[in-house]
Amino acid sequence: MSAELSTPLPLVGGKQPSPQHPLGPLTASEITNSSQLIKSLWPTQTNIQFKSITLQEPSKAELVPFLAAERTAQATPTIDRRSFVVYYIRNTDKLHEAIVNLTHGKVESNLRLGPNVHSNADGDEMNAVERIALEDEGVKAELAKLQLPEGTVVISDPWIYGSDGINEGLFTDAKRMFQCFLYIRDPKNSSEADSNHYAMPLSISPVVSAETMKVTRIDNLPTGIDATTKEPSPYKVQPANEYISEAQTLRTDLKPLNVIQPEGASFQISNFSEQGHNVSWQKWTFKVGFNQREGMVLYDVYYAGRPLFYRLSLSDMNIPYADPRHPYHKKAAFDLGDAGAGIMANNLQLGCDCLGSIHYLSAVLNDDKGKPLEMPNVVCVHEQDNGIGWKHTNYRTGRAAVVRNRELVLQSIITVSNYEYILAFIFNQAGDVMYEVRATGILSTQPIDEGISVPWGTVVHPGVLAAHHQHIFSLRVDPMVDGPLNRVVYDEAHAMPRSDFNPHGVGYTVTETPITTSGGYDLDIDANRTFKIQNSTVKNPINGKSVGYKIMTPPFQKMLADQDSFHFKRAEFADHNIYVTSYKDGELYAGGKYTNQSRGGTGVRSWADRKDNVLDDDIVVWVQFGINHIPRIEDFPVMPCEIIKVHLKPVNFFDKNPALDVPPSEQRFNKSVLASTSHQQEVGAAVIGQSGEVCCVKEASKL
Ligand SMILES: [Cu+2]
Repeated sequence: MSAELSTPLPLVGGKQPSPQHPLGPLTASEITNSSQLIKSLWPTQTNIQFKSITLQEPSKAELVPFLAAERTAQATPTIDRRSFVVYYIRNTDKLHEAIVNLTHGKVESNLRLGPNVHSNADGDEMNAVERIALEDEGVKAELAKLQLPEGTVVISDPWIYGSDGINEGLFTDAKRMFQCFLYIRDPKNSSEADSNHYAMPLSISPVVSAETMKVTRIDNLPTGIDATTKEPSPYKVQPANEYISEAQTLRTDLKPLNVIQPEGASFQISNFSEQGHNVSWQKWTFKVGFNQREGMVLYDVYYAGRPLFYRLSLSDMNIPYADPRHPYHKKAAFDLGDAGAGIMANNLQLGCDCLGSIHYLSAVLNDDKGKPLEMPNVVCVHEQDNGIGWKHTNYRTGRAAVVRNRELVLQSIITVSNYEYILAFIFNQAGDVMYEVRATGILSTQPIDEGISVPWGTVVHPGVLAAHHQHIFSLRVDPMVDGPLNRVVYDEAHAMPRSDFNPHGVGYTVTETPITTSGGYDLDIDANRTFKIQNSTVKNPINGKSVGYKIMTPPFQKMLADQDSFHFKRAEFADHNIYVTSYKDGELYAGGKYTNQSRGGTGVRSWADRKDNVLDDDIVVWVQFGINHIPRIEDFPVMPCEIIKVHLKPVNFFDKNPALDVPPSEQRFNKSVLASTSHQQEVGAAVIGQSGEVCCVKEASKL
């Protein structure tokens, strides 16, 4: 049911009732009300640049009783609706964060932040910076030295400036800036707006101030084997390297593969608020929210009526680059905090991004003027068949028991300049929740002199270097496995010492160690170390073990930048596979609330340093995963998806395989067809002759 509040809530002006659920993403009118209330704090001519206007989620102390009442269809307590607003006075460094009480129509707090605190870039600002970099007379003069062919189109990719602690004149990172990397479109095809400019990088890099919105500096990029830079000289145009289909000779032997669900999809979706959605599917129920920073957020995740997760979201990501030379040494993108997984979400298209019976969720965010910004089709919900779920054939009877593995996918795709991330929560029928990242899109490229190679990057095209970089993600898991108080333990498997009991030296045992203090913890492949979230007060009725969910997260190389580097200080999550912290309201982002040109000290490493008790308490588990992306030439001009997946999997939570009740996989349901009779296999068989002897053995087909 939706949580209808019994008494109408006064909004701005006290006129409008707003029966909004406390977890419902802000509505368009709430966004407008928020920005109006902020504007009313300032003189009327003040030009405010709104960075984000998003739901200020209620405290857990308020929300837990609400959700409990909602679940049992009791009257829900009243919770004020609040928004969290981040804004600048435009063209200044005056950054503010405010909390607006929408229920009572007032600004509850309004703080000036800084120094060295900077907000995310926004779309309008990025477009303006692109234009400013290219219109600057100094940049034009530098470009002229390249003697580009007439009609060449120059493209500017503004990058978040990064941090290096240098505060010297024009080389300061104390002010918010953009480092623009320049490229050209293929001059032979310059009218093609989708030409891959990353195949044609230039060595000129303007820096634009976010305050003055002017070019403050023009860097020449190093293009050799060391850090020396050269004055721009005539540019050698290399062949194009396009990814668009019309530039390819397309293969012609691909037959259609249609996903048809003749009776529709097996999930149900309803609204729990104007912008919030309930999803139920195969014993799973949860709520879906969406915000500027995290994109999709799942709340109140239950399986078969048992609580599992209070909140799940991608909390942060960091992509530090390997090139040590100025200005590349500052490249370390925090795509959520510097840009926003919500605001960068693609408008997903039917028949392209997901197959089958698709339901799309749309969202409303804000623009820089504080107006609502419609974000259509930012999440697609669909089912997929992922092969066999489980199978056994009794070889004595020949009877095969088999079920398919049906999955529910909630997918969102973000584009952050050159790169794409396909982000998905995936549920199955065996109680697993998975979080999958597919990294794709185009490598961030830079110019390199022809005929050389460097050990911090890969040449992917003549004159084009793709520097090595790490992608490090942090999934925030706020668990409530069979109740609000949980612990994290880790299992290790160890060889049993030789003894009279183990005389052959083959035995091994598993130990379980609880984590008592908040901190960062690591996988140990040699010990098969496995982290589990448990509820120690609920025991499995069969084996007496604590019910739990294990975290299967792939190993990755931790951040390579050294511990004194700004990369390391800023990405507070990048040094451990797992962080466990005690729950505190507002601790949502592993790299801290403000990542743009951040200095560190505001993220999960700092919270873990409180050394809080995390045993049988309200805890948060931060799961890190990633790849060290050593570019291949095959990753260019567009990268085949690199897939990384975290599994949350029941351990002693059920009393047997929870997918036993999935109906058998049968032809009358699946309606498969034979592709070709030539693929039928003959079995090896012996034929008995008249006198009982084996007269011939037919060989199995080699097909
Ligand atoms: Cu990469």
